Amino acid sequence: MTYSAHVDTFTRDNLPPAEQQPEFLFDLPELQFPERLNCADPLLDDHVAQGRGDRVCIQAPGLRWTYADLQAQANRIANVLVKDLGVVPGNRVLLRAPNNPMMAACWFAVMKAGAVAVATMPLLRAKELKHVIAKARVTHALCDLRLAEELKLAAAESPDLKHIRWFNDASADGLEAAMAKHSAVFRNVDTARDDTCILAFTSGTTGQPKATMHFHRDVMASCVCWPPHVLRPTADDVFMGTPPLAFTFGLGGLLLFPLSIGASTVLLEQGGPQDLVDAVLKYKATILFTAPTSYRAIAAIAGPLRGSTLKKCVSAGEALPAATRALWKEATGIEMIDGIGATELMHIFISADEKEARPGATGKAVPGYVACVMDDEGRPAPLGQVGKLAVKGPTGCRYLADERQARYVIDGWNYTGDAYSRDGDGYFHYHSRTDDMIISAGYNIAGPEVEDALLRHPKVAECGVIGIVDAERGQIVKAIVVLRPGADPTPETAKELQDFVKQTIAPYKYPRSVEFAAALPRTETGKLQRFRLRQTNQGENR
Ligand code: 3UK
Repeated sequence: MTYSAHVDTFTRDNLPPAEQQPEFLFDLPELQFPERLNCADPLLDDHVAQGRGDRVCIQAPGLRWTYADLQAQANRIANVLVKDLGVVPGNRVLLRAPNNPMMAACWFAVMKAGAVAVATMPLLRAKELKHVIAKARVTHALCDLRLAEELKLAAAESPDLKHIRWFNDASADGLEAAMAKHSAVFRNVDTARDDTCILAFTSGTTGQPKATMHFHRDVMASCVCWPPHVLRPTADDVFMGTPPLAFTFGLGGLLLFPLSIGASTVLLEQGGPQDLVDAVLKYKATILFTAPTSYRAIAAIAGPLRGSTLKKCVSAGEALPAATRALWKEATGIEMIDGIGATELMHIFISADEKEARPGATGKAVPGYVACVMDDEGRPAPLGQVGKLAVKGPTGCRYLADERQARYVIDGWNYTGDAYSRDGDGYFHYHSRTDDMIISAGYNIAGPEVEDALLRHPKVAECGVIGIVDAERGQIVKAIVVLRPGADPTPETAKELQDFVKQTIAPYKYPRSVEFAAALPRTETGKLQRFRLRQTNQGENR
């Protein structure tokens, strides 16, 4: 038996069978982790122990916590969890809040107690929360009082969930009142590097969301691969952005990565374009994390960011259209850092820094990872050929008790579900999700390429391109377009956009059908929900 600190062995008992696990690579010297590892030590307590307790750690409207402050808060919450609520190592603790300092403190408290954090997206409704609670066998929850309603509804039907504490709550039975009764000292549970510490749910654009399991060592692996090799931040950087801490893109970019180097982070509950521009100036942010559509929306009002403290802009979650990269550079002078990550792999595994960025390519395999484009037989595809993206590295897919594991991991490789090609210089080029490739009259057409062409037209604010059933061609390309203010949704505009695409890319790819819409369906993580576009558009043009 290998060592584990977990008394509650639920996560270990529900790991995928050994033969279905991905191969893990630990070639880099910085990936040699000790057998006992609690990620709260290197990310938080070590900074205080080594004399950096006075450095600014988290800022938010009206608040500034040093590393020592965050440690004291997290320790008090850990004491509440263990002494008041009976949390034992291995228990699953649900966390629910907008991005704010208490959410971060709760996350660290769960790590310190050797428990497993199950962070949930703020917009989830009772029905979805109920699934999360049941799937992860959640026993405890810490939740921002403002998000209580849906959790209360879910809890009423969730027998496993026995203890809830509300925070940002001034009442006598709120978490803050309980914290005040406890010491600011807590001895971190001596977890194993391969004890699970987070269960991250996939956004679940199709089917039931899957729970991915990550160990303490995975959290630290994500901090030593992409950040130091591609982002290259320093301890004086100020991180900021929009992705929720419940999304591993946000957890890494807005909490783990800044803390791993003793830098500071700004947590914002509101992430609209104007909120972000104002916050960059107010807090003198230097690094921004958000999704491609958000960069497009901010670009329109980004004037004040030119010449500001902002230096590095990271885009992930969805393919970055070359048109958006160009727009952002025009507006701010900054070349974006694109990176593809996945909940299954924790964070970014293919990327390029601002100097190596190539418009239209995501980048190269991040040090620590290897990536390959596979043909339909699972053999490496020739250069330039579109195939399935497969990756291996220090992190990888472990779905909790889910038969879909066998589809994500094949022969030790993680198959992300993306159609990619690789060029002779080692750059990976995104085409589409494998399921989203449009096949029209025998041609393979990637929707994102058509979207990129449309986004170059001055009248287009946003667009989504899908294949719809067509009797003659199998499928035809259809564009759903959100126009910029002032442009008219007329047949003439549709024709103008079609002609524009024909002049920009191979004419057979142009959208034979164009529809105008006021908005596009998106997930909380900024992803276009193509399946919803397909649902509403199916049956037309048959
Ligand atoms: C797509 C991209 C092209 C791609 C994520 C950074 O998005 C994240 O995780 P999810 O599990 O989705 C994974 C899928 O999203 N995707 C993400 N980034 C890009 N496609 N270019 C990109 N730059 O289909 C991938 O398979 O929600 C992103 C860090 C952590 C994450 N969890």
